[in-house]
Amino acid sequence: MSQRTLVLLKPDAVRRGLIGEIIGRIERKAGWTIAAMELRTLGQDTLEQHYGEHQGKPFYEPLVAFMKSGPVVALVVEGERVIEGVRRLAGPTDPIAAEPGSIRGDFGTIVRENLIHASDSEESAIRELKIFFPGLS
Ligand code: IDP
Repeated sequence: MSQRTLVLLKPDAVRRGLIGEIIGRIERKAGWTIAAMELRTLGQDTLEQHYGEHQGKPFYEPLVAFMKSGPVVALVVEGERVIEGVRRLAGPTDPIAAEPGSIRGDFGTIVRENLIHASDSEESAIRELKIFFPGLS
């Protein structure tokens, strides 16, 4: 079951020089490939669309400010069960609760600055890929 998922390496990952480390973990999974990748600074509109479901929550405004605080790496990753797979590599939202061995578990301490976004379902992946890579066929 080949799928596509949207991955964002968040501004903390880029600032801390962890792009290679994180992409390396994704690349080493058998058969997964990077279908598109770009370093870009996100604007308010994109973030409102991307994180729309969280609007009104206490963490929403600081999250958007953080996501605008520096460039992110946006990637499309393709391969067998990649949606569930990248979520497993990332670990749960809270990096302290995340298992060592996962990206968040190995490198994070702060819930907001948890290094990586990965689509959480097929429906989210389709929606998010349209926002970040509208030209992708
Ligand atoms: P996910 O990224 O693990 O799917 P979501 O619940 O969709 O988690 O939340 C989106 C992002 O918002 C998280 O990755 C994290 O950066 C931030 N976030 C979520 N909950 C909190 C919180 O309670 N405090 C601060 N930031 C949060």
